[in-house]
Amino acid sequence: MNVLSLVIFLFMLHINYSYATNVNLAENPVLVSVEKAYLRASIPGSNISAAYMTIVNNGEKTVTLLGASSNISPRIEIHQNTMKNNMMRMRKMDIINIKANERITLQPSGIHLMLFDVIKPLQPQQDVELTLHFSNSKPVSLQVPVLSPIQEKSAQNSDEQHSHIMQHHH
Ligand SMILES: [Cu+2]
Repeated sequence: MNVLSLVIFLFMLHINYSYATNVNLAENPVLVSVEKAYLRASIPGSNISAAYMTIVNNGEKTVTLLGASSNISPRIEIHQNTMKNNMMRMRKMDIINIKANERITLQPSGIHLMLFDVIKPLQPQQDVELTLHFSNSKPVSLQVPVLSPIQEKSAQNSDEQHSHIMQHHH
């Protein structure tokens, strides 16, 4: 590893740590936490974006995500990517049920929140307020960072490393 790649590696590591802030929703009657939420930076000329995160239900009852809202988008839908006849398709979901003690990860290859008609391009390093609407809970507002494609990749790689490390404990 030469000095330049070490510097880049450390830079990416720093991004991972700053991005992996947990948001605990302790003030709510349900014990839900949202981890590693981020928004995808806008592609020039496009006014859509997507939000990804891990939603953890630490409670004893199923929690339902009813939808999301934000002042940067008038329409946010829950979507799921599925493969059909070797084609990636997006299907709209009405809700996401998160069972007791279950973790649901919204990620590029699966479930995501799709933001339509985003009012201005989303730039990396920007924070955007995103509000999640759960059953049995007040609306929950998060400050969500916008990640560039490179930051997004390094974040996903760090997830793989974590799950790899965890496998050694079993
Ligand atoms: Cu979508």
